[in-house]
Amino acid sequence: MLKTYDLQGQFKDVVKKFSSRKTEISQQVNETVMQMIEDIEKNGDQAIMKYCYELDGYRMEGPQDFIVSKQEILDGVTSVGKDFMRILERTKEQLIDFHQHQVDRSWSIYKENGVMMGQIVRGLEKVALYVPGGTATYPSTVMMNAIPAKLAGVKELIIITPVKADGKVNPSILAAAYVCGIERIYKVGGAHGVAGVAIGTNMLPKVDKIVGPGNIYVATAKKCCYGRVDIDMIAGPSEVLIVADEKANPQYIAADLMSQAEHDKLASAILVTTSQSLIEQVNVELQKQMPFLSRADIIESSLTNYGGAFLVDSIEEAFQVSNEFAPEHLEVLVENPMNTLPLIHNAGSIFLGEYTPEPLGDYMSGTNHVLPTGGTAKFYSALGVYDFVKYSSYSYYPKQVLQTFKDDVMTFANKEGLDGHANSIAVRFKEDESCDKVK
Ligand code: HSO
Ligand code: ZN
Repeated sequence: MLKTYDLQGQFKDVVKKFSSRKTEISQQVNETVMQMIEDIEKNGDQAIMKYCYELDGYRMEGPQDFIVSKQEILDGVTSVGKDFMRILERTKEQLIDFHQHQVDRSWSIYKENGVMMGQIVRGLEKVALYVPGGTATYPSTVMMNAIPAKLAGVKELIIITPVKADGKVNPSILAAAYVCGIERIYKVGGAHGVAGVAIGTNMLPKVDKIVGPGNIYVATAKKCCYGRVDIDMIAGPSEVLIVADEKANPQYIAADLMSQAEHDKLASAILVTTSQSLIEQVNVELQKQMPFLSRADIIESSLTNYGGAFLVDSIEEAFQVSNEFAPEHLEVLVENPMNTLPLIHNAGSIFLGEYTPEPLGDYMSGTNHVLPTGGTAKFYSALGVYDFVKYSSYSYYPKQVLQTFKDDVMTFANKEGLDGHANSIAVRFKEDESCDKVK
């Protein structure tokens, strides 16, 4: 059952409660991770091998055990079967279809006075994609990260992932990597895997950026290594908010709320509507559908603690509430959903109309499923090609144009007490006039 909140215009305090669901990083995890980083800095691969054995149970005899062989990847492809390979290929096409429009071009301007300026866009050189072991190992997430990285022109995209004693990587991960053209997959995960690629060892390349979800140790290692390398957003528990009018289908709403609630006991699923009767019908539907789902216990818990139905006076107010939540996923189930786009200011990804359910976006709509959570859609965006590039600006000034800026730049520099800066300009005009103006 969803707890109902009759907002009567007062929603900010209620929203706050839902946004504070983060898993806190403890002092102790932080210290453990810092020690591991230090150890890897000093002892390189020896330390990596030690942690792989102690923490994951994977014993490495030598360099050959760090990396997934070509044959292992091909076996993964065979093992998932032709139909799943077709689905992965189709997903890739869908992702390319959407993300290719994010590819940014370099630009330059030429002025009549001979000045030239511009900006060059380059893909990052080396990126590591972290793929968790255990149950939350999603091939879809591999693709959501890899396709934008490849479109950005990342030269070396590798995967790091923990393995257990048998040294095996989940075949569907291998198949997704194959489809995305990722050839290097390292059997190293956890905080030690992250630290390994942030520092670089004999066996692990030093990368420029680390992306992908992981447990609290992985998230902490990413935070600790930020600065040496770039990192992506730290993902929090998933959430969906559905804005619905009285005509929306309660069966679909219940199903969609549960589709996100099943991710995690900390996941949040919210309905915001103008109709009391819709809330009642959704509750009936939840009772009907839940028993058929294998993760009913997780769903029950997440809906009880972090689910809710918000009753509002108008659709405009519904979007005010939604903007305050800044949800990771926003479903709009109202008449003419397209018309509501101008009302939406904060949302990771928006799903319009009753045939664009959020799980379509998790897999195959083409949009990215790596999204800002916990209200951070107020300032973060969905993962995209722009996360895997950097920009360099350039400029060219001929002497006669520099001359027109000479006095102003020197005055500016002197104002800041930086006569070395002023001198750099002055020396270029030494023959033309004396250098006195430096001071
Ligand atoms: N909804 C999740 C992503 C996901 N769902 C992966 C299924 N597989 C967070 O956006
Ligand atoms: Zn999902």
